[in-house]
Amino acid sequence: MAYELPPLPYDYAALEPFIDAETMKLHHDKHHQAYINNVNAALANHPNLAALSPDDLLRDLAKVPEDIRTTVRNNGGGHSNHSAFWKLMGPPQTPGIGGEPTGAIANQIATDFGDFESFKKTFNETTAKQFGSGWGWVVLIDGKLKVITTANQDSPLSQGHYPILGNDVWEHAYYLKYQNRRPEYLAAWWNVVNWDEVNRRLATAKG
Ligand code: MN3
Repeated sequence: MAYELPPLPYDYAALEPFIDAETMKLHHDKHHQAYINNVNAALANHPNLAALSPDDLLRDLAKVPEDIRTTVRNNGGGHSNHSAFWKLMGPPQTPGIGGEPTGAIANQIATDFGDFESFKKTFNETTAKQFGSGWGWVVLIDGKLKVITTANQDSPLSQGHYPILGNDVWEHAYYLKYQNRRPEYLAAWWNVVNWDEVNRRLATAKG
């Protein structure tokens, strides 16, 4: 029951000009595939764990034997995070993608942050400050949207939080186009956010 690379739900060039095709191809075909290969190798002799979804593994890393726990945390995390990430984006200037949030997440942002600009500002500033490789996330804590970051491929699931929205700030996600300009990438990224998917994840987070 080895994990498999989920296909990108759009073409490599679909997120242009905000995320370039070359970055998407390397990121999906090489980086995500490598996480999958590594976690599959670690779980090869643990069919009971390999039968779980990556998300369920990450929710309770204590059940993973210590000798493979870091590998599973990093690479199972990489698989889970990227599987969510591809779906959280879509071709700009299509309905539900980019622009102002829609549906329940729009109301939740208005309640918890006042307006979309304040929400984006908090997310971009918090995530820009993540030192080195990691992710910026939006999660629900005590019923309110919060922006958090994690290092490496750590998943909010391991802290008991279901990720509603997330952006990858490893340099492999933006370096070809933006080089060291992470804030510019963060600002541009909102043009490809898939609000329908964010709304689906918000509903899941609320249970
Ligand atoms: Mn990545």
